[in-house]
Amino acid sequence: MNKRVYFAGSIRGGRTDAGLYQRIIRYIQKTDIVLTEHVGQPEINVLEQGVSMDTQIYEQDTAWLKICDLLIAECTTPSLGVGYELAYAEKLQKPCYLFYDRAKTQLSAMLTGDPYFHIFPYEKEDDIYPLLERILTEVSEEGMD
Ligand code: 6IA
Repeated sequence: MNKRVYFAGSIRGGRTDAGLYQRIIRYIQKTDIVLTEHVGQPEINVLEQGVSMDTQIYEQDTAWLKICDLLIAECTTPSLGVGYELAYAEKLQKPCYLFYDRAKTQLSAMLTGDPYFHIFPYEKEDDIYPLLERILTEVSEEGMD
């Protein structure tokens, strides 16, 4: 059955890696459903658009977190929203898989120090896809080591 994947990546934290998010999303979409496709859109509007718009975003994203089967986060560009989503997903006991470029960032100790998360530091983008394939084929209710 197709899994519902919540893909998390920086928006207001900075869009440097937007192209990478889009490639990861497209890869996941070959076999599964990405609930948060907009995270990879190059033209996404990152500006504050008022509380009511942001409330809608929050309501929609937390609703998707509740129904997703797993969360995949690209964490190279630090993002408060992604950190929030990870904590929220852990509370819901959703399997969480985190990727980051080890040469470009040092992940927060609040993530690396939390044994709940499956964390994959990578050296080059090509390293991500075989891992993603494994995650998507092997993820079960227990998750993957
Ligand atoms: O703090 P950040 O903005 O970097 O947080 C990024 C994370 O929060 C992403 O993983 C998203 O799931 C979520 N998020 C932040 N902003 C938005 C958003 N903005 N839309 C949906 N999810 C968001 C407006 C987009 C637009 C097409 C109107």
